[in-house]
Amino acid sequence: MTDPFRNCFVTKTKEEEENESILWQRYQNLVSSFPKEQGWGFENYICNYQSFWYADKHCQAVLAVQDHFKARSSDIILATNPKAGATWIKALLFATVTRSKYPIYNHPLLSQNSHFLVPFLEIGLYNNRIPDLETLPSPRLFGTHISYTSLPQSMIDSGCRIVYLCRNPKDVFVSMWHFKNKMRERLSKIPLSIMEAFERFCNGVTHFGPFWDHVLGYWTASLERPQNVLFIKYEELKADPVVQLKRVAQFVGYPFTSEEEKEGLVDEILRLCSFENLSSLEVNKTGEAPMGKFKNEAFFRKGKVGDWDNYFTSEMIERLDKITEQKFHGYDLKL
Ligand code: PAP
Repeated sequence: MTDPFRNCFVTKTKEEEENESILWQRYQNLVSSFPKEQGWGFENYICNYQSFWYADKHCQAVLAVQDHFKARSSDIILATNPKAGATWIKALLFATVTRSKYPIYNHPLLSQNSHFLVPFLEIGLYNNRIPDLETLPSPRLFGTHISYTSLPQSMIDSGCRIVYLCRNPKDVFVSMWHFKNKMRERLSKIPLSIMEAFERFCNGVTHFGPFWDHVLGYWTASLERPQNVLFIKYEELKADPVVQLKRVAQFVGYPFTSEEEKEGLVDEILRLCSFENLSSLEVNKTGEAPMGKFKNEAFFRKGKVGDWDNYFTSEMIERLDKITEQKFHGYDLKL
């Protein structure tokens, strides 16, 4: 399959290139003045912008997204905390929205990772450059880890649909710790011990974190703007995938017809996007991740609910539960 985003990066005139380089220099300068803490993976440090933590190049990209991204009302934004299941929800939504275009037996997801088909705005698309996203046909699907409060204004004004996939903090932490150590291994950096990573997680110093503030931003938005923001949980998607996929499809404006349901299309999409199927595909075993520096296989580890039980001591459970309880106090939300 040819890159669906190839036309977004047409050659620019010398003047346009110079202007863009001045712009990125400005973002770099701004970001270098933000508060910093130690990084987790490739980057040496992460910086704080609008109360959330970012690797510096992602932070520059967030500034660029805020300044330049123009949302359409038909856009579908898949928002997640890192390691909450973006790989899965991107696959499910891509397959659902494009189902009249691609037959399951010859589907782009069989040869491409879902991060290639639904790129992150701040990780893949706005990467030292401003993409021309106007060339893309509707509906456009994008991923993002940006907190609700830092989303570009046009995403709120346009009334586009935002699907937020949330996951319990213990599984997110374990998944993140493994993922970041994979990155460190690739750079021959010494691994981050689980206790060191846990300390940082509890202090909220994680990429695109604090975890809880990220969740609460989207949770509150889903209550205030239910037509525009849908909040779903990884655990519910695992427990009742048919009901949840139908719910998401309805929300984004692509409900399954009773005919499609009778033909078993919902089950076929779920099978196509299952952890077992996607992780067994060649592209996801050996292919390089679209954002570079690691392999797609890093997005697939266990894909289970409750793996934290194999890593958490009783002290860790107590500490994390207490933080979650305090942070979520007064909000009708349980993870
Ligand atoms: P990202 O934030 O880097 O994009 P993301 O896809 O959100 O990563 O999270 C990866 C987690 O989703 C992994 O969890 P684990 O470490 O606990 O195993 C990964 O295994 C899981 N995952 C990936 N694909 C699927 C899928 N199809 N079904 C269920 N879980 C999945």
